[in-house]
Amino acid sequence: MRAKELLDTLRKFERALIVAHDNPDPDAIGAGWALCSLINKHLSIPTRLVSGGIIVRAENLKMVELLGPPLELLSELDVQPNEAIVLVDTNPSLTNHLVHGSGHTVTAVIDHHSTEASFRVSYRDIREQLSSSSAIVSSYYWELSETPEAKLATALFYGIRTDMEGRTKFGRIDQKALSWCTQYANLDVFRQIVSAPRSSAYYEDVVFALQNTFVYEKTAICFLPTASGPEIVGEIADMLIRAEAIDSLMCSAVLGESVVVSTRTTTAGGNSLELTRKALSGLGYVGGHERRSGARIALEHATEKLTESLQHDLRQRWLDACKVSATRGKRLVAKRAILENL
Ligand SMILES: [Mn+2]
Repeated sequence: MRAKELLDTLRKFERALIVAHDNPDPDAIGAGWALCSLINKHLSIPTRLVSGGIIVRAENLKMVELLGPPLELLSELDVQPNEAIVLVDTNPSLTNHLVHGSGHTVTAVIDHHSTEASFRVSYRDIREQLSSSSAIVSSYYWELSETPEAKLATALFYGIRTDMEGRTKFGRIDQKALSWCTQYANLDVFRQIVSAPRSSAYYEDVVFALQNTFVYEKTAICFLPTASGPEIVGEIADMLIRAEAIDSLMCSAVLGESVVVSTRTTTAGGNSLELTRKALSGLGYVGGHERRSGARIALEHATEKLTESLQHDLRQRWLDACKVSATRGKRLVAKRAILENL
């Protein structure tokens, strides 16, 4: 029983700090919240859910507004004496979380991302074959015959649903977790979350993204001139990978002092994590899954947009990783040609 093992590991602590990855997504929030409440109930110790970064995606803001997860967004980790650190939806080999560089020791890890290097922790449950961390934590609930209250169940349900995007294979636990959560979730609230009103900044980003997407054979590259937040890069990537003409893509934007990169592949496009590693390793953080991955490259200075030389370098690295020899890309949306043919 994985859930009992986790609780036994945490038993000697006086409190537990659940740390989700930066710019937490629904899966990180759902799984983190479910862990908080499970640990709090079974060990009667105070628990907190924290992460770095921000939330800008309309659906995710609506999730926080309607469900009220106990999430604190922090700029720095503050750890109390005798507090266990539990990483969720990320792991110590990745750098996209507050524990990285803080010098604190991680006690437990619950994740479904690949590990980039080896590490030691007292408890580890990393299941790359599963589509979400929320599915892993759901399995802890049924192991312990626990049921989540409606808001928490809705968060888990939304977490599972979002991380199903881009996956091509689902296992028994993914399937069971989804139907298990559905029993307790409030589907009316779920509909309100996924149909959250979007800001005009979102549509501005989409317009510029479409105008800046170039296709080289079957891969595409999009440098976003504007980005209303880090999550938009992934949203645009999810939208573009649906294009018939594209089997793989790299989408990026400058945000503050870093370049945020999202990559996607279809089954025909190869493994996105391997391509991202090949293209960008050595430049910064790389992490992800078979079909969806990401990277974050630190810049020396905060700038507004990607310099020509950096664009050139990233483009060449991606085309080389995808083994594409074309050097001139074709616009995905050739506005002028469309107008001429009207
Ligand atoms: Mn996840």
